[in-house]
Amino acid sequence: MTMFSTDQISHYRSKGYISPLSALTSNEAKEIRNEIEKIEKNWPGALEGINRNYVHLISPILNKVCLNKNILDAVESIIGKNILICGTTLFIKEKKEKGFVSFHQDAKYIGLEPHNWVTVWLAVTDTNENNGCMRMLPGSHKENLKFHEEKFDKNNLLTRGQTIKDVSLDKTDPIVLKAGEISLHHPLIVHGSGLNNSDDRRIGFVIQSYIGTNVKQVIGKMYVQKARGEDKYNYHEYSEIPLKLMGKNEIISQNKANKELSKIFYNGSNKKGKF
Ligand SMILES: O=C(O)CCC(=O)C(=O)O
Repeated sequence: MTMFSTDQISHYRSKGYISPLSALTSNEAKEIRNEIEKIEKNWPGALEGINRNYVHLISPILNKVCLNKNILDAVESIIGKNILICGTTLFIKEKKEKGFVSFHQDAKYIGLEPHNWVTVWLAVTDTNENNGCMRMLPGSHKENLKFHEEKFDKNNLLTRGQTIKDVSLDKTDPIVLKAGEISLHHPLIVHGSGLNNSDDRRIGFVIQSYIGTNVKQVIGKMYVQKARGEDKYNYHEYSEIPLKLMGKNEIISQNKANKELSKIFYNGSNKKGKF
């Protein structure tokens, strides 16, 4: 991929997302799936709960994905050339489980200001309406932050079960992706996803998010990594680059980052969810 055309940029600006874009080959996506499944098999529980976050810090393969040229060209087209990675999350929906993601805005609880940041959702498996792909409410990023009811439902894959009510499904666009493709979405866009009714798991590796170096964390602390350009602001602490899959230092670094992330996620809440 190269930088976006003017049409692609205006599509993102008017709708609040862009999809699909090809970033990785299907073989590269398979390699990522294998890496995730290797961790699940050899270190049971290692990707569960809060540890579904900052997974790029425990795996050189997942870390490399965040530095993929195609992804960074797309990101640069939106937020400019000085780019930091401030987090990753695995959104896995097992077959025949009832996991869903309520409609929400990413900017609601995350404390990244200004909104010079973008989220990249990489399809590790094919993702479609049958297995619970994301759905975007186009244009909703032009509105302000909305009220989110904190429901903490057990099948909701969001931290607080934060929910924007009364979003009409037929006004939303499905984000259908082949394994290896990505979508990009804006911090304020309303989005969510339904159940996985297929016979396979649905896996999204989400880089949430790529931030411009001018973006501050106003609630707590986040560990970042340089993706491209230069960081003249130095607002954030840098994480270690992983050298070994699930090495001792790598696990320490992930735990340290997730401890801080949890404080941000549950800031002001007297209840904690499972992530
Ligand atoms: O994976 C999903 O279905 C939802 C992910 C999401 O909400 C996000 O990437 O911001």
